[in-house]
Amino acid sequence: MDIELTASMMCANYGNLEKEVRDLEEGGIDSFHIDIMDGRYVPNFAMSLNDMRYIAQAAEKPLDVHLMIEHPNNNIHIFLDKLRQGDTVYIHPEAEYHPSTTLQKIINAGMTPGIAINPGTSIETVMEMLVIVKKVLVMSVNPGNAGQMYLPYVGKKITRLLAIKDEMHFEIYWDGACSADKIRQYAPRGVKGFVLGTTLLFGKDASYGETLKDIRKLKF
Ligand code: S6P
Ligand code: MG
Repeated sequence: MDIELTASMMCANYGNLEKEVRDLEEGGIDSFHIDIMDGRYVPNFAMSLNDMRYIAQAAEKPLDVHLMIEHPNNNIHIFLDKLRQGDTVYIHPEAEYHPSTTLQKIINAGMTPGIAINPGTSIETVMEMLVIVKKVLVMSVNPGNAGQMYLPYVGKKITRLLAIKDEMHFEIYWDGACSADKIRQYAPRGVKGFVLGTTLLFGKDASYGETLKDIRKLKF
């Protein structure tokens, strides 16, 4: 089964970001998840525009940019200018007055459009956007921090999204507290990709290569 594994770079070692990018790529990561926060939409500041730009230049694998900022439409061009064709940009629909306008800008720039759905957001409120986007990032923790606990009520929403994803032409990605158990449980059901942070990938004794190999060997 082909699953996409994405490294949550806010959990990486900033003492040597170049080595982190290299080790992750050599270890077999599929993409780099970049958490951009503004301290308003979420109560934290994680990665900056310059971190994103650096990784975009250093990495061969695509970027997966998760914008946790208010009104991304106001300055989305600053991000799009620094990305490559085919990179993914997720916005939070609640953070925008006209989210489909912002999604259209992402599409026009040649990027893959996505929405991130918070644990407390219902599918009904984003239904129209599901036909526009290619990717849906389901937050299984509240956005803002790494190292949080999985919120079990999100499981039901994933089940509902799985039932409509083919008809509406989008893929589902998991973000937050992703463990081997969750991959074992949700990959066979059709969740396409998983963002790996402190729960499974970073701050462990094993190398990235070993961890990623173990994940790909999981029995479904
Ligand atoms: C949370 C952010 C996520 C985290 C990721 C960390 O606001 O969007 O991408 O970085 O969840 O993983 P973990 O395993 O520490 O929860
Ligand atoms: Mg994220």
